[in-house]
Amino acid sequence: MSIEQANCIRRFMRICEDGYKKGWHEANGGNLSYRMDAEDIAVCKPYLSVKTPWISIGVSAPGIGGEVFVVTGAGKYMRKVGIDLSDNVGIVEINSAGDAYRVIWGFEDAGRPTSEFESHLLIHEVCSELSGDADRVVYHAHTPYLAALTTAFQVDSRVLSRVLWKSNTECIIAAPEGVGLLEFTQPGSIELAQKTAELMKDFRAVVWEGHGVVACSETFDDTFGLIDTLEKAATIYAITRAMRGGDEAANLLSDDQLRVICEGYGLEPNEDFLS
Ligand code: 2HA
Ligand code: ZN
Repeated sequence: MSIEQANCIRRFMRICEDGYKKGWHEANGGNLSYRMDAEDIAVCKPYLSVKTPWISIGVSAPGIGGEVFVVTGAGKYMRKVGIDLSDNVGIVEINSAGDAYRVIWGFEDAGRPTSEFESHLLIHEVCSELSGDADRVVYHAHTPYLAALTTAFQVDSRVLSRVLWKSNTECIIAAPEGVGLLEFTQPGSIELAQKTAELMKDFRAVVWEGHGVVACSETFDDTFGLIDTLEKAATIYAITRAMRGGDEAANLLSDDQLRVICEGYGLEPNEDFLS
């Protein structure tokens, strides 16, 4: 066996490939992290060894102290994860205070975790606590239509959520709480990490204005599926307005129809976002 055959690594690699094929990962755009469980760590253990001293993270996330993450590398291409895993991906252990990491696999040639590592860790901290330890995947993608919505229009979380919900029935099923919107914030900054983690207390996906989207959920499929569904709704909205010569769509789902969908699926929509 090689580490590439471990279940969690196979699934990790698959998301990188799927996201690249979707057109969400130009150059080094986007990043992915996975909080390993005890079984994942046991399976990968023969391949793990301490490769670096503790390295300061720049934020403190004690809620995930001692956890072990698979994470894409800074400046690395999602497109190349499947071609050369150990160059583009690493496994890191977090210290008990949650403010430093050390590499225990991968990141060959002095690589390091993604430039959005602080965001990933603060999001993992919030979501693992809110989900009772269930949420394990944080995925950031440069989804063109979600990003375009924030450059074409001035939106906030409520406006954006409504546009997406009303464009396609699947959106409110995937995200009944809606979607968070974070105004322009410097990519790779601690400010971006802190503001996103704050929004993640209310939403499982946050759109970064003029940039892309980040989401957290339990499995690779859930997390990828959530972003895919949001991006599909944004695409449908854009197509719809283009069909109308730029005018607002004539037949968006109504608030009543959104309530009917939620009743049918036993979901509680964010009532602040309905009228
Ligand atoms: O990995 O996507 O947000 C590069 C980025 C920065
Ligand atoms: Zn990005």
